[in-house]
Amino acid sequence: PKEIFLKDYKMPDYYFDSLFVGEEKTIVSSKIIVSPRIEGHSHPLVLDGRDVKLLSVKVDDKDLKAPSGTFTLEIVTEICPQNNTSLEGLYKSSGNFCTQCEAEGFRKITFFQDRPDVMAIYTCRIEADKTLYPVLLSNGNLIEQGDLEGGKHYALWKDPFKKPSYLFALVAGQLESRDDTFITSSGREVSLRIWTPAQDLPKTAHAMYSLKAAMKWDEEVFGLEYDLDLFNIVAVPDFNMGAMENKSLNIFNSKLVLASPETATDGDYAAILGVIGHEYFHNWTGNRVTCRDWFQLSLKEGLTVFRDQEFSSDMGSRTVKRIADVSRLRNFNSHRSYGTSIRPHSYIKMDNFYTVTVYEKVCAEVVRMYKTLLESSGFRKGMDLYFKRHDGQAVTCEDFFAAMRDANDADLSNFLLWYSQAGTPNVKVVSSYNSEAMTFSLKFSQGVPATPGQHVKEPMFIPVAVGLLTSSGEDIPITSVYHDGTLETVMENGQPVFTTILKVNKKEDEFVFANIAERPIPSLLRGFSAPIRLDSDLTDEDLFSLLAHDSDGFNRWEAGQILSRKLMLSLVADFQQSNPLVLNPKFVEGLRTIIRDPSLDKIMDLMEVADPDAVHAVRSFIRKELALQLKEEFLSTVINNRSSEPYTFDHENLARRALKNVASVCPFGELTLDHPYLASLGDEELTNLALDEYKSATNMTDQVAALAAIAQNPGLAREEVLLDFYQKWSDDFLVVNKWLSLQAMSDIPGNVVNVQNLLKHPSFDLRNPNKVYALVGGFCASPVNFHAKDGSGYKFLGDIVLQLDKLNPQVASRMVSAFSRWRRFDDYRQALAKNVYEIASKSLA
Ligand code: HT7
Ligand code: ZN
Repeated sequence: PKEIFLKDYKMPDYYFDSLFVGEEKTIVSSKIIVSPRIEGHSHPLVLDGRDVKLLSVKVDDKDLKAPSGTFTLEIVTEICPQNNTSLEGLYKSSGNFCTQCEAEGFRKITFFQDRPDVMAIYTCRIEADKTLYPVLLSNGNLIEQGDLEGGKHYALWKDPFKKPSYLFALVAGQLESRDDTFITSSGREVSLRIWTPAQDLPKTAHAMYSLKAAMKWDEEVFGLEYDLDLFNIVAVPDFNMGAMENKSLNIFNSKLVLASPETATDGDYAAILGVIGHEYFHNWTGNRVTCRDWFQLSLKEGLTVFRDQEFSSDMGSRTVKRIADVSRLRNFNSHRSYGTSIRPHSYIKMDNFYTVTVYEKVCAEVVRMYKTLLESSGFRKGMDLYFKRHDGQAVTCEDFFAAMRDANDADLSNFLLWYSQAGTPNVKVVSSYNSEAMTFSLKFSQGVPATPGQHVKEPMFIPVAVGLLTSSGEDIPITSVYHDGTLETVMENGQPVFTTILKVNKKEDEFVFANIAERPIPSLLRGFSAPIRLDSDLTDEDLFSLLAHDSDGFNRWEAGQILSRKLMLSLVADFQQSNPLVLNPKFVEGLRTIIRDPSLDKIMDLMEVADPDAVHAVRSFIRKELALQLKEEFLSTVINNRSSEPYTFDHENLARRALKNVASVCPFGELTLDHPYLASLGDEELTNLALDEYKSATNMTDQVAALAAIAQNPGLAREEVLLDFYQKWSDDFLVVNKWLSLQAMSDIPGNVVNVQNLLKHPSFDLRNPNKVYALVGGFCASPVNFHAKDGSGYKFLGDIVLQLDKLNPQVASRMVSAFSRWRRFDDYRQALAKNVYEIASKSLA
């Protein structure tokens, strides 16, 4: 395959003004009004097409002939959606037709200039059998519909907004809708419809609630109103990713629409809220203002992920959301063996571009830094200017940067490096206190590691949010800071602040706080104000103090992270040298205080290092030791956080369930590798406790958490409860996926055999991405069995990837990414993984 370079970007030679699409059986006829960008030029018009059979082409109603000026191009193609297992273009999911055109799926429907800077008005006529496909949907407004001969019917849709081909959508099938309305801030009534098979309609209430909340939030926070009279969401069971923001016809993976307390966890509810918001927010950031080319993907994704993160924070707990997002970001970053910038200069396959580089959140951190630097009001001014300048256009990351800079008259000198320079900056900070001068200094030094093709790195512009604490944990008021020889006042409305943003943008940069009466404990990088790795000289005592008192909830959690990482690393070293493992009593006491403090939402998540056996042994040791020493505290946490109230999705109840489940069963009600504390002891009393939790659970969050706890210890109880769960939920494929992934992630020895058997289970199907992510993806997340020393885990994945590639290359390449960590393993595993990785990735190239 040919490598595509950003530097080779050329404007299109032809514009497409309008496009008319019709479908009969699998015949697609399109009529395109084409006009040259430069009148009179003689460049060829090159169209993209893949897996489509050309039946005819006409130019201005005549047989093909070189045109000049504006002309009409009519193309008829034949496609086979029923055989399309790639789930790109037009395909069938559970008997219904649907489309996925981002990034380059439209070319699988018809020949077209399939690139985001070719924007056209689309009119789409769909013809189909009325009994089999009673619902016919496309983008925009329904202009006309009616019956045809032979039991067929048609619908004519017109989208009044120009759009790129990747936002085109079509759905035809047997679906019913949950209907609602939203009155916009200017008083327009918008019809909202969520389409699913009839039996799933009761599970769409939370999705509708999320959509209305997102519409309201975007008006309140960004002044952005919805622009059409109809907004459709369709849920389909076969979908490569989470969802797609097609103009006015969002298509969703069912997993991110369907929820009831009995079948969905708190994690599912939160994901639905966030993704419904995300796709809706794309209407302005992605659709009204789109990307010039796919190198600008982070322009729409970064901004929209940032917007959905803010939305979820405003709807729930900002701290919990920030912790979840940063954990995900770090987990993803630690998977990357070497960095790719959020706007690479070349790509070979667009699919890989989504999963590996920009799509996974880093770009949202860049947008967040604009907000941190410009504050909320400055950020809003920048957004307003961005829409004023670029509504209806296909633009670049520089255009967004320029709008932020110009609206605020801001000096953002080297900020653009965040887009082009790969690798996570390493920042070191050294503090010193001068009691005579009453000053406190923070000296920063930064460096970005060399990455392939980028050996010399420039210093980055890094906003570091800092607060100072007294020894008893109170925030110290900050009035002024010396920087570069000048004293800058940092007060707001004449009042001192408790957090200030230091703009670190040199290789070595010093900031000196004035009027500090005692040696403070610095709370650094509050809220994770920049996506960097920070190394500080904080002592364990400082960290315990921050853990107990920091007014910044994120940094309280972060202090716990640093402490547990230190503890973990020293125990890993002991384990590797065959020293006895002993838990530091200070750590146990620190944790005892936290467990007793109901305000802290999430406690532990330990870092991974390159020796999976040592990490696993140490993790299990810490968990068991803590469970033994803090048994009373954990037990009372379980008892105090039970509830007989009906399920509600709000912060208070989420936190309560999370705390109960981390103590007894499974953290945050999600399927993660962190095992619950008490159940790790595996004794009868505690297994019975988990069984009671399982039997008495009235919602999926509690039920699946209890199941996970029981399933971690091999034995009869495990087998019985897994069977019971399957029998209860075998008709609900989304719940069955939880059952698959829970078994796949298990640490029980030799689990690869169980997973291989599950591939043959009637509930599994290699053609359904959700099932592959649950079973194969779940297995690859297991540090013990995926990384087994006999290489069986790597071989398993290699074999599956080769099979998957024939069916669905996008899903295959997402699975290969599990190998991308191989450079971090010990030598033995590196050799095993590298071998399989190279075979698997070569076949995907
Ligand atoms: N913008 C959407 C990305 C997407 C996608 C990309 C490649 C292949 C399949 C896909 N499905 C959805 C989704 C989003 O940003 O939410
Ligand atoms: Zn998106």
